[in-house]
Amino acid sequence: MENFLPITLTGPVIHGKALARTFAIPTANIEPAENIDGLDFGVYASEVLVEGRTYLGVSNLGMRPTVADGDRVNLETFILDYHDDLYGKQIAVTLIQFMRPEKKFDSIDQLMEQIHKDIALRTGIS
Ligand code: RBF
Ligand code: MG
Repeated sequence: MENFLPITLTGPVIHGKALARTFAIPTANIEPAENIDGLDFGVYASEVLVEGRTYLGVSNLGMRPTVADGDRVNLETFILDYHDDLYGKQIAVTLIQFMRPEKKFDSIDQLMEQIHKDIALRTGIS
């Protein structure tokens, strides 16, 4: 629910499916320590705190139905202007604005096209 925003979710960066990386969209995955009950699954404009610095992010909260592994809720974030390896580092992701619901796409290509649009849109949100 949007009126819960902003909400900060934290955790160590874990290994995701690394599929986004093969499409040149490296992402940081966490399983949030916080209670996420009531938050809608979908894409959020976010701000990401990494080692004392804040970056713009675009985050997907949900189950990733297009590639369904059907396990736990995941928060997966593309961090703008960040290029180092994050695995194992503690990050804090603050969801600031809901952008769209999570969706099951017919193909990985369509999903990746949408993610590129999400990233482009994010740069226009303060
Ligand atoms: N997965 C989906 O199944 N549906 C989505 O709508 C979706 N949107 C995403 C948006 C962003 C900005 C990011 C970073 C990821 C999104 N994902 C989505 C997760 C995507 O499936 C994931 O990056 C790959 O499966 C690799 O882990
Ligand atoms: Mg990843």
